Amino acid sequence: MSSLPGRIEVVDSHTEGEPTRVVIAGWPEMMASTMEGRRDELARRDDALWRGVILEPRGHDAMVGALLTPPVSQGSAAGVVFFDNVGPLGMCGHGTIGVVRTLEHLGRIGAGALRLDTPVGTVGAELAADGTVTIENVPARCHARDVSVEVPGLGRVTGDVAYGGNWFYLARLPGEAIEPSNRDALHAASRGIQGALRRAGVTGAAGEPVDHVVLMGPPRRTDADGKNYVLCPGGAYDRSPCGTGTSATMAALHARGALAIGQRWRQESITGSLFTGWLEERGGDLIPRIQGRAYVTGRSTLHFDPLDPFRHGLS
Ligand code: PYC
Repeated sequence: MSSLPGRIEVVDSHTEGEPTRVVIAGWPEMMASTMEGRRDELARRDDALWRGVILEPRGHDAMVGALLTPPVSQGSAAGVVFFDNVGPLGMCGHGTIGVVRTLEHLGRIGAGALRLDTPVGTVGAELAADGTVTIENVPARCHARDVSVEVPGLGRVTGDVAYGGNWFYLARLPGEAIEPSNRDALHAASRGIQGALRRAGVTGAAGEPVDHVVLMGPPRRTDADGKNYVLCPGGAYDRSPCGTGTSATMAALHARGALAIGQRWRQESITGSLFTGWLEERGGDLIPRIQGRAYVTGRSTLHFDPLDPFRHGLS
């Protein structure tokens, strides 16, 4: 475990309502030469540090952190390790959009295309002159259809397991409205499903935990095709439509013949915000594109007083 530096500089933003905190200075140099190695280094060596940056009292449960590193691939602008309130994430769609707007805010990029290395692969992003960001995610896929689990209080729930940079279970609970006023029930149901998946040993293709749950429902907005509630691994819900979740959703819809290559999928979130996505096919892979907007909300220096009993965050 590394000792905490005294200060860390961050830029905060939100993407369609979901916050991202980009670490721009103060983090100890990473020793690993691969992005997977840097993710593991963040989880182990920098455990106290990511907790201090993202958890209360400096952050909160819904915040996603993004540590910028030097790139590992030729042609990439930077590496990024995303982390939430329980540790590193594979990829993060809303976070990538937040990173792009942050780099623009810092004067490091302008409108145009760039590539970013993540622990699960290199992703692309394009910043338009009006601030809209389109990301090109890692390949998505539907791993298993109609997977049933017994959920205490809900009974038998059936859904698909799909990958979009993180692992997702996608289900419909017709009795539960995807509305902010129903958040407590959605939280309880999706937490129940998360636990049932763990107990039933439902995993990704290589045994990865299926730790994100998407509850899908009809849209409220007239310009959307579906609305979701997305439970993240640590119990927070995504305020945005979730970039990796929308990628997984599109792969599952495509596997069912319900979404053609190139067809737009407009995903509304529980908060009413929107991502527009579509799938491209390349070399047998399904490449999701996700479009959305982020806004910089602040730039600050976090202080870690050695006498502060909560400098490692409250968990
Ligand atoms: O946008 O991919 C996403 C995401 C993952 C977790 C929170 N947001």
